[in-house]
Amino acid sequence: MLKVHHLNNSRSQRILWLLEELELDYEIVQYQRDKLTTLAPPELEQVHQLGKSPMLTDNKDGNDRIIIESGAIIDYILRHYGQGRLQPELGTDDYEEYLQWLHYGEGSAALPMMLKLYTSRLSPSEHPSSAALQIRINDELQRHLGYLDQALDGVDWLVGNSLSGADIQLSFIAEVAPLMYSGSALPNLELFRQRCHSRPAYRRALSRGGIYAYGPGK
Ligand SMILES: N[C@@H](CCC(=O)N[C@@H](CS)C(=O)NCC(=O)O)C(=O)O
Repeated sequence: MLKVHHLNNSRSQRILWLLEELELDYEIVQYQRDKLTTLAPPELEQVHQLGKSPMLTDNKDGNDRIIIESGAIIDYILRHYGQGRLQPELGTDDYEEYLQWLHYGEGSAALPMMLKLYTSRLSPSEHPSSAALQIRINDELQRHLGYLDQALDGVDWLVGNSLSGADIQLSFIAEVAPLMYSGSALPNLELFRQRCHSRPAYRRALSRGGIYAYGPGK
């Protein structure tokens, strides 16, 4: 049985969405962020020492596996349970593009978002160079969010214009972007976000997952 170790208001929401799109059986183990620090509770460290969410546990073929990292989890689920759905065929150009987007979400796009989040918690007196740092972070946000917006121009989904695991991975970036960036308009990214939110499977994942601050209407 697939088990998602799911933290409220977190990236693991997209794993629930993927599982709902595939209509797979799965179990959710819920964890709540500390109300003051917003950090994950220590119980997640009992699953894996990093203590982050999402994590997936699977006991397929008698092997107990723990998978960390959203991108790796999406890839694992699609390879083992996807039956060819939500990813292009291996060996095609679309597959290469898909893999690139799948890694891009956490490998590049998430970094300036995280920097923005962490530095927003510092006062200028705590961090004297924060003004220059903010300019740099905003430039990076513009670069990455602008790139995504451009890639979505005239298409519904990132690869072959059909929903894939890469869209599900990037959905979190599209959801958090409006909270982190108020520069140039990103109309295609906004439409993409709405498109993700209108999927019935997304809605089912939302009702199973509990509190999620970045969903529709936020
Ligand atoms: N790159 C990792 C990031 C995992 C991650 O940082 N998850 C956050 C939730 S969005 C978390 O567990 N935060 C709680 C904490 O750091 O205590 C992934 O995509 O799985």
